[in-house]
Amino acid sequence: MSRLLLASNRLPVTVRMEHGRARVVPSAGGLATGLRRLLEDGSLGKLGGAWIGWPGLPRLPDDAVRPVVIAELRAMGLQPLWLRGSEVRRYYEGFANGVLWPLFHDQLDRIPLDARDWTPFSEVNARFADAMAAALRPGDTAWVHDYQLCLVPGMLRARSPDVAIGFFLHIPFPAPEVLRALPWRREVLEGMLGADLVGFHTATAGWHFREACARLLGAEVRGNRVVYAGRATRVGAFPMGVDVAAWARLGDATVARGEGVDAARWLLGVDRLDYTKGIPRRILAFERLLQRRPDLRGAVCLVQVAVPSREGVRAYQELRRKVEGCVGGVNGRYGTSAWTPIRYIGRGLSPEALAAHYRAAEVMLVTPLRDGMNLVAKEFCATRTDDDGVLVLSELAGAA
Ligand code: ADQ
Repeated sequence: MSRLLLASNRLPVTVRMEHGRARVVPSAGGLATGLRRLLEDGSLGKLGGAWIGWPGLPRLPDDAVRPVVIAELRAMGLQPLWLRGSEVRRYYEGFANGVLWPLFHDQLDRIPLDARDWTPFSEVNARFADAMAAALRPGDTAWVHDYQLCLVPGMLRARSPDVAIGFFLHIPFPAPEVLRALPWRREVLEGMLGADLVGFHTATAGWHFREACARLLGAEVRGNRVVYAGRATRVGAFPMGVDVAAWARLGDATVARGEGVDAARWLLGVDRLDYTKGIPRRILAFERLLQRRPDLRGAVCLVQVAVPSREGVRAYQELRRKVEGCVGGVNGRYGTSAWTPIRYIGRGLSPEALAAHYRAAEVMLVTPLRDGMNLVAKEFCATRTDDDGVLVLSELAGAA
Protein backbone atom coordinates (compact mmCIF):
# COMPACT_ATOMS: atom_id res chain seq x y z
CA MET A 1 0.00 0.00 0.00
CA SER A 2 1.25 3.47 -0.86
CA ARG A 3 1.60 5.56 2.30
CA LEU A 4 1.74 9.31 2.87
CA LEU A 5 4.70 10.70 4.76
CA LEU A 6 4.43 14.33 5.85
CA ALA A 7 7.12 16.67 7.10
CA SER A 8 6.67 20.13 8.56
CA ASN A 9 8.84 22.20 10.87
CA ARG A 10 6.31 21.91 13.72
CA LEU A 11 4.16 18.90 14.45
CA PRO A 12 0.41 19.59 14.71
CA VAL A 13 0.87 19.09 18.47
CA THR A 14 3.31 20.72 20.86
CA VAL A 15 5.00 18.98 23.79
CA ARG A 16 5.25 21.08 26.95
CA MET A 17 7.22 20.16 30.05
CA GLU A 18 5.38 20.92 33.28
CA HIS A 19 6.83 19.86 36.66
CA GLY A 20 8.99 17.21 35.00
CA ARG A 21 6.01 15.73 33.09
CA ALA A 22 5.33 16.04 29.37
CA ARG A 23 1.98 17.37 28.19
CA VAL A 24 0.83 17.16 24.54
CA VAL A 25 -1.33 20.10 23.37
CA PRO A 26 -2.52 21.26 19.90
CA SER A 27 -0.15 23.68 18.11
CA ALA A 28 -1.34 27.18 17.14
CA GLY A 29 -0.98 28.78 13.70
CA GLY A 30 -2.26 28.30 10.20
CA LEU A 31 -0.42 25.17 9.08
CA ALA A 32 -1.34 23.25 12.21
CA THR A 33 -5.02 24.24 12.19
CA GLY A 34 -5.26 23.69 8.44
CA LEU A 35 -3.80 20.18 8.39
CA ARG A 36 -4.75 18.89 11.83
CA ARG A 37 -7.94 17.39 10.43
CA LEU A 38 -5.82 14.80 8.56
CA LEU A 39 -4.85 13.56 11.98
CA GLU A 40 -8.15 14.00 13.79
CA ASP A 41 -10.41 12.29 11.26
CA GLY A 42 -7.97 9.40 11.00
CA SER A 43 -7.07 10.00 7.30
CA LEU A 44 -3.36 9.87 8.04
CA GLY A 45 -3.78 6.65 10.03
CA LYS A 46 -5.89 5.08 7.24
CA LEU A 47 -3.15 5.89 4.76
CA GLY A 48 -0.68 4.17 7.09
CA GLY A 49 1.18 7.45 7.07
CA ALA A 50 3.37 9.34 9.46
CA TRP A 51 4.18 12.97 10.16
CA ILE A 52 7.71 14.09 11.00
CA GLY A 53 8.31 17.42 12.74
CA TRP A 54 9.63 19.31 15.73
CA PRO A 55 7.39 19.03 18.81
CA GLY A 56 8.20 22.63 19.79
CA LEU A 57 10.35 22.00 22.88
CA PRO A 58 13.21 24.51 23.10
CA ARG A 59 15.66 21.72 24.14
CA LEU A 60 15.95 17.94 24.16
CA PRO A 61 13.78 16.30 26.84
CA ASP A 62 15.59 14.27 29.54
CA ASP A 63 16.41 10.63 28.89
CA ALA A 64 13.79 9.63 31.46
CA VAL A 65 10.96 11.48 29.71
CA ARG A 66 11.92 11.07 26.06
CA PRO A 67 10.76 7.44 25.49
CA VAL A 68 7.36 8.21 27.05
CA VAL A 69 6.87 11.23 24.78
CA ILE A 70 8.02 9.29 21.72
CA ALA A 71 5.56 6.47 22.45
CA GLU A 72 2.68 8.91 22.98
CA LEU A 73 3.43 10.70 19.70
CA ARG A 74 3.93 7.45 17.80
CA ALA A 75 0.45 6.31 18.84
CA MET A 76 -0.85 9.42 17.02
CA GLY A 77 1.19 8.69 13.87
CA LEU A 78 3.74 11.40 14.72
CA GLN A 79 7.51 11.10 14.69
CA PRO A 80 9.42 13.79 16.58
CA LEU A 81 12.54 15.39 15.16
CA TRP A 82 14.25 16.94 18.17
CA LEU A 83 16.01 20.26 17.74
CA ARG A 84 18.77 21.43 20.06
CA GLY A 85 18.62 24.92 21.57
CA SER A 86 21.27 26.21 19.13
CA GLU A 87 19.32 24.78 16.17
CA VAL A 88 16.13 26.48 17.33
CA ARG A 89 18.03 29.77 17.57
CA ARG A 90 19.84 29.53 14.23
CA TYR A 91 17.82 27.35 11.81
CA TYR A 92 14.38 28.38 13.06
CA GLU A 93 14.62 31.86 14.60
CA GLY A 94 17.75 33.02 12.75
CA PHE A 95 17.28 31.89 9.15
CA ALA A 96 13.71 30.63 8.65
CA ASN A 97 12.00 33.39 10.66
CA GLY A 98 14.73 36.05 10.58
CA VAL A 99 15.54 35.92 6.83
CA LEU A 100 13.11 33.86 4.73
CA TRP A 101 9.90 35.00 6.45
CA PRO A 102 10.50 38.78 5.95
CA LEU A 103 11.96 38.23 2.44
CA PHE A 104 8.97 36.18 1.26
CA HIS A 105 6.64 38.86 2.69
CA ASP A 106 8.52 41.62 0.77
CA GLN A 107 9.95 43.17 3.96
CA LEU A 108 13.53 43.48 2.78
CA ASP A 109 14.54 46.03 5.39
CA ARG A 110 13.89 43.52 8.17
CA ILE A 111 16.58 41.14 6.93
CA PRO A 112 19.68 41.42 9.16
CA LEU A 113 22.86 42.66 7.51
CA ASP A 114 24.80 39.73 8.91
CA ALA A 115 22.51 36.88 7.82
CA ARG A 116 24.81 34.05 8.85
CA ASP A 117 22.62 31.12 9.78
CA TRP A 118 22.52 29.51 6.33
CA THR A 119 24.72 26.58 7.39
CA PRO A 120 22.58 25.47 10.37
CA PHE A 121 19.50 26.03 8.20
CA SER A 122 20.72 23.66 5.52
CA GLU A 123 21.97 21.17 8.16
CA VAL A 124 18.55 20.91 9.80
CA ASN A 125 16.92 20.55 6.36
CA ALA A 126 19.34 17.65 5.75
CA ARG A 127 18.29 16.05 9.07
CA PHE A 128 14.66 16.19 7.94
CA ALA A 129 15.60 14.67 4.57
CA ASP A 130 17.51 11.87 6.36
CA ALA A 131 14.56 11.14 8.65
CA MET A 132 12.16 11.03 5.71
CA ALA A 133 14.45 8.85 3.58
CA ALA A 134 14.78 6.40 6.48
CA ALA A 135 11.00 6.17 6.96
CA LEU A 136 10.06 5.85 3.26
CA ARG A 137 9.19 2.54 1.62
CA PRO A 138 8.96 2.01 -2.16
CA GLY A 139 5.76 3.50 -3.57
CA ASP A 140 5.27 5.98 -0.70
CA THR A 141 4.50 9.66 -1.30
CA ALA A 142 6.38 12.40 0.57
CA TRP A 143 4.68 15.72 1.30
CA VAL A 144 6.92 18.50 2.59
CA HIS A 145 5.55 21.73 4.05
CA ASP A 146 6.61 25.33 4.03
CA TYR A 147 9.57 27.68 3.85
CA GLN A 148 11.42 26.24 6.85
CA LEU A 149 11.92 23.01 4.86
CA CYS A 150 12.36 24.45 1.37
CA LEU A 151 15.62 22.55 0.79
CA VAL A 152 14.17 19.17 1.79
CA PRO A 153 12.62 18.17 -1.59
CA GLY A 154 15.99 18.46 -3.37
CA MET A 155 17.85 16.72 -0.54
CA LEU A 156 15.29 13.92 -0.40
CA ARG A 157 15.45 13.51 -4.19
CA ALA A 158 19.21 12.99 -3.88
CA ARG A 159 18.64 10.30 -1.22
CA SER A 160 15.58 8.57 -2.75
CA PRO A 161 15.56 9.41 -6.49
CA ASP A 162 12.29 7.60 -7.31
CA VAL A 163 10.01 8.83 -4.54
CA ALA A 164 7.01 11.04 -5.43
CA ILE A 165 7.51 14.37 -3.63
CA GLY A 166 5.04 17.22 -3.12
CA PHE A 167 5.98 20.58 -1.60
CA PHE A 168 3.49 23.17 -0.38
CA LEU A 169 4.38 26.75 0.51
CA HIS A 170 1.99 28.33 3.02
CA ILE A 171 3.30 31.88 2.61
CA PRO A 172 3.62 34.18 -0.44
CA PHE A 173 6.40 33.59 -2.96
CA PRO A 174 8.14 36.89 -3.76
CA ALA A 175 8.73 38.38 -7.20
CA PRO A 176 12.08 37.38 -8.75
CA GLU A 177 13.43 40.91 -8.21
CA VAL A 178 12.82 40.55 -4.47
CA LEU A 179 14.22 37.02 -4.30
CA ARG A 180 17.41 38.39 -5.88
CA ALA A 181 18.24 39.92 -2.49
CA LEU A 182 18.90 36.42 -1.12
CA PRO A 183 22.46 35.22 -1.70
CA TRP A 184 21.18 31.59 -1.50
CA ARG A 185 18.29 32.00 -3.99
CA ARG A 186 19.73 29.27 -6.27
CA GLU A 187 19.84 26.77 -3.44
CA VAL A 188 16.27 27.62 -2.40
CA LEU A 189 14.90 27.28 -5.95
CA GLU A 190 16.83 24.07 -6.60
CA GLY A 191 15.63 22.70 -3.27
CA MET A 192 11.98 23.30 -4.18
CA LEU A 193 12.49 21.89 -7.68
CA GLY A 194 13.39 18.54 -6.11
CA ALA A 195 9.61 18.06 -5.81
CA ASP A 196 7.38 16.62 -8.56
CA LEU A 197 4.64 19.06 -7.61
CA VAL A 198 5.09 22.47 -5.97
CA GLY A 199 1.88 24.00 -4.59
CA PHE A 200 1.02 27.56 -3.56
CA HIS A 201 -2.15 29.21 -2.24
CA THR A 202 -2.40 31.58 -5.21
CA ALA A 203 -1.70 31.69 -8.93
CA THR A 204 0.46 34.79 -8.38
CA ALA A 205 2.83 32.91 -6.09
CA GLY A 206 3.14 30.13 -8.69
CA TRP A 207 3.81 32.67 -11.41
CA HIS A 208 6.52 34.37 -9.31
CA PHE A 209 8.12 30.97 -8.72
CA ARG A 210 8.15 29.99 -12.40
CA GLU A 211 9.55 33.41 -13.34
CA ALA A 212 12.27 33.11 -10.69
CA CYS A 213 13.24 29.64 -11.98
CA ALA A 214 13.50 31.01 -15.51
CA ARG A 215 15.38 34.22 -14.70
CA LEU A 216 17.56 33.21 -11.78
CA LEU A 217 18.28 29.56 -12.68
CA GLY A 218 17.88 29.64 -16.47
CA ALA A 219 15.27 26.84 -16.19
CA GLU A 220 12.82 26.25 -19.03
CA VAL A 221 9.19 27.03 -18.26
CA ARG A 222 6.58 25.09 -20.30
CA GLY A 223 3.10 26.16 -19.23
CA ASN A 224 2.79 25.15 -15.57
CA ARG A 225 5.92 23.00 -15.68
CA VAL A 226 9.48 23.95 -14.89
CA VAL A 227 12.12 21.81 -16.59
CA TYR A 228 15.51 21.93 -14.91
CA ALA A 229 18.46 19.52 -14.71
CA GLY A 230 16.62 16.91 -16.78
CA ARG A 231 13.50 16.80 -14.57
CA ALA A 232 10.08 18.45 -14.76
CA THR A 233 8.27 19.96 -11.76
CA ARG A 234 4.59 20.83 -11.97
CA VAL A 235 3.51 24.09 -10.32
CA GLY A 236 -0.06 24.71 -9.16
CA ALA A 237 -2.37 26.84 -7.00
CA PHE A 238 -4.18 24.91 -4.27
CA PRO A 239 -5.82 27.49 -1.97
CA MET A 240 -6.35 26.09 1.50
CA GLY A 241 -9.77 26.27 3.10
CA VAL A 242 -11.25 25.74 6.55
CA ASP A 243 -13.73 23.18 7.90
CA VAL A 244 -16.83 25.24 7.08
CA ALA A 245 -19.36 22.87 8.69
CA ALA A 246 -17.37 22.69 11.94
CA TRP A 247 -17.04 26.50 12.20
CA ALA A 248 -20.74 26.92 11.38
CA ARG A 249 -21.65 24.48 14.19
CA LEU A 250 -19.33 26.26 16.65
CA GLY A 251 -20.83 29.65 15.70
CA ASP A 252 -24.42 28.46 16.07
CA ALA A 253 -23.63 26.81 19.41
CA THR A 254 -22.26 30.06 20.89
CA VAL A 255 -25.43 31.91 19.86
CA ALA A 256 -27.60 29.15 21.36
CA ARG A 257 -25.69 29.56 24.63
CA GLY A 258 -26.32 33.31 24.50
CA GLU A 259 -22.62 34.17 24.42
CA GLY A 260 -21.05 37.19 22.85
CA VAL A 261 -23.95 39.52 23.63
CA ASP A 262 -22.53 42.93 24.43
CA ALA A 263 -23.90 46.44 24.43
CA ALA A 264 -20.98 47.82 22.38
CA ARG A 265 -20.63 47.34 18.64
CA TRP A 266 -17.50 45.37 17.88
CA LEU A 267 -14.82 45.72 15.27
CA LEU A 268 -12.69 42.58 15.60
CA GLY A 269 -9.10 41.60 14.81
CA VAL A 270 -7.76 38.05 15.36
CA ASP A 271 -4.14 37.35 14.50
CA ARG A 272 -0.90 35.77 15.42
CA LEU A 273 1.18 38.65 16.76
CA ASP A 274 3.25 39.10 13.59
CA TYR A 275 4.47 42.24 11.80
CA THR A 276 2.95 41.00 8.52
CA LYS A 277 -0.57 41.17 9.97
CA GLY A 278 -0.75 44.99 10.03
CA ILE A 279 -1.91 45.35 13.65
CA PRO A 280 -0.33 48.77 14.47
CA ARG A 281 -1.80 50.31 11.30
CA ARG A 282 -5.19 48.81 12.11
CA ILE A 283 -5.07 50.51 15.50
CA LEU A 284 -4.08 53.82 13.88
CA ALA A 285 -6.98 53.48 11.44
CA PHE A 286 -9.35 52.87 14.36
CA GLU A 287 -8.02 55.98 16.09
CA ARG A 288 -8.61 57.97 12.92
CA LEU A 289 -12.19 56.70 12.88
CA LEU A 290 -12.67 58.00 16.43
CA GLN A 291 -11.16 61.36 15.42
CA ARG A 292 -13.39 61.78 12.39
CA ARG A 293 -16.58 60.39 13.89
CA PRO A 294 -16.96 61.69 17.47
CA ASP A 295 -20.49 60.24 17.44
CA LEU A 296 -18.96 56.73 17.46
CA ARG A 297 -17.01 57.36 20.66
CA GLY A 298 -18.56 55.28 23.41
CA ALA A 299 -20.59 53.34 20.82
CA VAL A 300 -17.99 51.10 19.14
CA CYS A 301 -14.91 49.27 20.30
CA LEU A 302 -12.06 47.41 18.68
CA VAL A 303 -11.54 43.93 20.11
CA GLN A 304 -8.05 42.74 19.18
CA VAL A 305 -7.07 39.15 19.93
CA ALA A 306 -3.35 38.62 19.34
CA VAL A 307 -1.66 35.34 20.21
CA PRO A 308 2.09 35.84 20.82
CA SER A 309 4.38 33.89 18.49
CA ARG A 310 8.14 33.54 17.82
CA GLU A 311 8.88 35.24 21.10
CA GLY A 312 12.60 34.47 20.76
CA VAL A 313 12.93 36.77 17.69
CA ARG A 314 13.73 40.41 18.47
CA ALA A 315 11.38 41.85 15.82
CA TYR A 316 8.48 40.05 17.53
CA GLN A 317 9.44 41.34 20.98
CA GLU A 318 9.57 44.88 19.53
CA LEU A 319 6.22 44.42 17.79
CA ARG A 320 4.62 43.31 21.03
CA ARG A 321 5.84 46.44 22.81
CA LYS A 322 4.71 48.59 19.89
CA VAL A 323 1.20 47.10 19.77
CA GLU A 324 0.79 47.35 23.55
CA GLY A 325 1.98 50.97 23.36
CA CYS A 326 -0.51 51.81 20.57
CA VAL A 327 -3.38 50.22 22.50
CA GLY A 328 -2.46 52.08 25.69
CA GLY A 329 -2.10 55.37 23.76
CA VAL A 330 -5.56 55.19 22.16
CA ASN A 331 -7.22 54.04 25.37
CA GLY A 332 -5.49 56.85 27.27
CA ARG A 333 -6.52 59.51 24.76
CA TYR A 334 -10.13 58.46 24.19
CA GLY A 335 -11.19 56.12 27.01
CA THR A 336 -13.56 57.14 29.77
CA SER A 337 -14.44 55.47 33.03
CA ALA A 338 -17.43 53.97 31.23
CA TRP A 339 -15.82 53.02 27.88
CA THR A 340 -12.58 51.37 26.77
CA PRO A 341 -12.05 51.94 23.02
CA ILE A 342 -9.68 48.99 22.49
CA ARG A 343 -10.07 45.70 24.32
CA TYR A 344 -6.82 43.83 23.90
CA ILE A 345 -6.55 40.07 24.49
CA GLY A 346 -2.86 39.14 24.26
CA ARG A 347 -3.22 35.34 24.15
CA GLY A 348 -4.72 32.52 22.15
CA LEU A 349 -8.41 31.61 22.47
CA SER A 350 -10.09 28.22 22.13
CA PRO A 351 -12.02 27.56 18.88
CA GLU A 352 -15.29 27.92 20.86
CA ALA A 353 -14.26 31.33 22.17
CA LEU A 354 -13.01 32.40 18.73
CA ALA A 355 -16.35 31.41 17.19
CA ALA A 356 -18.18 33.46 19.83
CA HIS A 357 -16.02 36.46 18.92
CA TYR A 358 -16.61 35.99 15.18
CA ARG A 359 -20.37 35.89 15.78
CA ALA A 360 -20.36 38.92 18.10
CA ALA A 361 -18.45 41.19 15.68
CA GLU A 362 -20.18 43.68 13.44
CA VAL A 363 -17.00 44.23 11.42
CA MET A 364 -14.11 41.78 11.04
CA LEU A 365 -10.79 43.46 10.18
CA VAL A 366 -8.35 41.22 8.30
CA THR A 367 -5.74 43.74 7.18
CA PRO A 368 -2.34 42.07 6.68
CA LEU A 369 0.41 43.88 4.80
CA ARG A 370 1.03 40.58 3.01
CA ASP A 371 -0.35 37.10 3.77
CA GLY A 372 -0.11 33.77 1.93
CA MET A 373 -3.79 33.01 2.48
CA ASN A 374 -5.25 33.99 5.92
CA LEU A 375 -7.61 31.46 7.41
CA VAL A 376 -9.15 33.88 9.92
CA ALA A 377 -11.09 35.58 7.09
CA LYS A 378 -12.54 32.21 6.06
CA GLU A 379 -13.33 31.15 9.64
CA PHE A 380 -15.25 34.41 10.14
CA CYS A 381 -17.35 33.82 6.98
CA ALA A 382 -17.98 30.19 7.94
CA THR A 383 -19.31 31.04 11.42
CA ARG A 384 -21.69 33.69 10.04
CA THR A 385 -24.58 31.38 9.20
CA ASP A 386 -26.75 34.42 10.06
CA ASP A 387 -25.46 36.04 6.83
CA ASP A 388 -24.60 39.16 8.78
CA GLY A 389 -21.36 40.99 9.59
CA VAL A 390 -18.89 42.78 7.35
CA LEU A 391 -15.46 41.47 6.41
CA VAL A 392 -12.81 44.10 5.63
CA LEU A 393 -10.16 42.11 3.77
CA SER A 394 -6.79 43.41 2.60
CA GLU A 395 -6.16 42.81 -1.08
CA LEU A 396 -2.66 41.75 -0.06
CA ALA A 397 -3.93 38.52 1.55
CA GLY A 398 -4.21 35.39 -0.61
CA ALA A 399 -7.75 34.99 0.74
CA ALA A 400 -8.77 38.11 -1.21
P1 ADQ B 1 -0.69 32.14 9.94
O1 ADQ B 1 0.25 33.25 9.63
O2 ADQ B 1 -0.57 31.54 11.27
O3 ADQ B 1 -0.60 30.96 8.86
P2 ADQ B 1 -3.66 32.30 9.43
O4 ADQ B 1 -3.90 31.72 8.10
O5 ADQ B 1 -4.55 33.46 9.71
O6 ADQ B 1 -2.17 32.79 9.69
O7 ADQ B 1 -3.95 31.18 10.48
C1 ADQ B 1 -4.00 31.45 11.82
C2 ADQ B 1 -4.73 30.31 12.53
O8 ADQ B 1 -4.48 30.44 13.90
C3 ADQ B 1 -6.23 30.39 12.32
O9 ADQ B 1 -6.77 29.10 12.18
C4 ADQ B 1 -6.74 31.06 13.58
O10 ADQ B 1 -7.98 30.57 14.04
C5 ADQ B 1 -5.68 30.73 14.59
N1 ADQ B 1 -5.47 31.92 15.45
C6 ADQ B 1 -5.02 33.14 15.09
N2 ADQ B 1 -5.03 33.97 16.13
C7 ADQ B 1 -5.50 33.26 17.17
C8 ADQ B 1 -5.76 33.56 18.52
N3 ADQ B 1 -5.52 34.79 19.02
N4 ADQ B 1 -6.25 32.58 19.30
C9 ADQ B 1 -6.47 31.36 18.80
N5 ADQ B 1 -6.26 31.02 17.53
C10 ADQ B 1 -5.78 31.96 16.73
C11 ADQ B 1 0.26 30.65 7.76
C12 ADQ B 1 0.30 31.71 6.66
C13 ADQ B 1 -1.12 32.03 6.19
C14 ADQ B 1 -1.82 30.76 5.73
C15 ADQ B 1 -1.69 29.65 6.77
C16 ADQ B 1 -2.19 28.30 6.24
O11 ADQ B 1 0.96 32.88 7.12
O12 ADQ B 1 -1.07 32.97 5.12
O13 ADQ B 1 -3.19 31.02 5.52
O14 ADQ B 1 -0.34 29.46 7.18
O15 ADQ B 1 -1.49 27.93 5.10
